Amino acid sequence: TRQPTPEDRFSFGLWTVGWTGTDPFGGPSRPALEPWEYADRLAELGAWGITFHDNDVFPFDADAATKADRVGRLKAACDSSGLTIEMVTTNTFSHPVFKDGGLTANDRGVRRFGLRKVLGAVDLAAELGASTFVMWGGREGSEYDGSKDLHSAFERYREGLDTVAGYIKDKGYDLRIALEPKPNEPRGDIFLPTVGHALAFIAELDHGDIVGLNPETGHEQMANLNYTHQLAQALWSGKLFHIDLNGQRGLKYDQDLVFGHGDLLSAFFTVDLLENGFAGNPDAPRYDGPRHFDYKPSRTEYLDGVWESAKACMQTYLLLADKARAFRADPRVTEAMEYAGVGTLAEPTLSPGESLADLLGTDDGFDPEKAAERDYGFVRLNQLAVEHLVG
Ligand code: 3MF
Ligand code: MG
Ligand code: MG
Ligand code: MG
Repeated sequence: TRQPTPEDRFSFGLWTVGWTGTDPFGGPSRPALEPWEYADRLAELGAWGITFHDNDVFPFDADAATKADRVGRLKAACDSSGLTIEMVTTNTFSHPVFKDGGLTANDRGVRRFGLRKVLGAVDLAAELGASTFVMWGGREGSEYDGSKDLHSAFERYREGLDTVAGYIKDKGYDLRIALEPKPNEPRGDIFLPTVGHALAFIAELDHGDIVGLNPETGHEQMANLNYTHQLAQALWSGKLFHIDLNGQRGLKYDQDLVFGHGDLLSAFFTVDLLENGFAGNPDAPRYDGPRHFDYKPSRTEYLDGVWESAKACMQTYLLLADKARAFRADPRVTEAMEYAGVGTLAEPTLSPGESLADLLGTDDGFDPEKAAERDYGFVRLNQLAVEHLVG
């Protein structure tokens, strides 16, 4: 495959290549570099952008001078290598003060502190020219159902989100919030566990117009859901603001594998949707944001393996994009899609202006027994996808 270039708009979280391998059972398996060193290296590999949490760049307890110095060094590195800082987020999960959440902690003092930290990161995002502000509420949740007044938890979550979104509007920042759903880990149960829950929650906000989604492959798959379907519904709702691509193999802890190293056929259709839009519906909304990876170089890898795995994310994406283009261009696929009726789903079920009396009162000669004999040919269509994928 060809080398990635900035035109591909690949971006990486600094915490991805920056993960040193610490897990619940062991310490780091490789050294940490400085944020600007990761940025330089990602630019060399062909990435277009980076993203980070406030505390990926400066420590939780950093003073103003340290913050300014470290952010300045990172910004300078990005400017000189041409990297875009496309998303900034807040870490409201690592410090033990957030052990019961940031915006939904039972302790009001913690909630007020959490809100101040989030608003500080919003200012930072705006200052650095980011267009998206992701909010992953990893500690917003519980282990024990008796420990939370769940009604109030949703009230406080809404209050928090509306406060942040209202602040963005008051300041006139060109920034949108993207909520990142996850069903569990680190909390036993996390609030807003899936794309669907987050969409329903956004509909209850006063400032929901600037709040959308950042769905992660593995997070939806941890809930046994189809990632491509989740992206599709978010797109259909006009809420697909950002994405976290990675790999996950089944219902287990959040693996954050290289993109495509989980369910490869699912990854193929994810890329097909992102690159080619909805089959049979060229006018439908398309995703035009960054191709952002949120993965972890496995703990078995040292620094060479970190860069290899970052390359693998981009290369897999490009390979799948080539295959998805070839799939769509294959006349056998066009024919199989026609046979399957993929394009006819775009046709409204009722004719324009048709009355329900017409629908109910006319015999259009439809024979359910005959229609039940229809062969859709979905298996052949899927086999063509497999052929393109592994052929
Ligand atoms: C955890 C995640 C997070 C979020 C990040 C916001 C640490 O499972 O996916 O990564 O993606 O906090 O982008
Ligand atoms: Mg994750
Ligand atoms: Mg993950
Ligand atoms: Mg993520």
